[in-house]
Amino acid sequence: MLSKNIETALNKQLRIEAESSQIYLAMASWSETHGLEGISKFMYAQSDEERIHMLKIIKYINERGGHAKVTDLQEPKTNYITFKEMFEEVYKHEVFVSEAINDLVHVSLTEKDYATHNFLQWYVAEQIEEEAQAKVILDKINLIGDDKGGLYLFDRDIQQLTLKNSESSK
Ligand code: OFO
Repeated sequence: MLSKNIETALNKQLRIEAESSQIYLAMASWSETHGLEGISKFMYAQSDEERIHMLKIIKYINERGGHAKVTDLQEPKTNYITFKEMFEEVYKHEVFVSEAINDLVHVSLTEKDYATHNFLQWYVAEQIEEEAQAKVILDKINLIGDDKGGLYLFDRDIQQLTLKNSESSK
């Protein structure tokens, strides 16, 4: 059985995961309307992944005798000046989510809830990967600068990254 504290903290995290999914969905749509096909596919896949992260938490809370609450969400930003600005926000957002997961791990330890601590290890590992991926992408964007040919290749390459991600999550 989950303590009230843990249940509240997990519910807070489930909302963050749902908002992450919406943020990436809005980014997918913006990219799609700006001719960035590969980037948009990547963002749609990221949005789906975040929804899975949210669902995992819902299931966990309910299985442990709590009640997962589906709430309203903060409206995501729908417009960007450049795709670089967009990816800077991806990186910032993933760092924010990692901090939220760390806080949650801390709560699980102070409450001596080792089952939740164990459950959260998957998220800890996932955040390391997602932060690293966002950083690699940003570094590539900084290399490209204003080169249009570079952007074309980047849009194609990120599509391959999407394919790889969906292969490895099978
Ligand atoms: Fe939910 O994985 Fe990143 O944010």
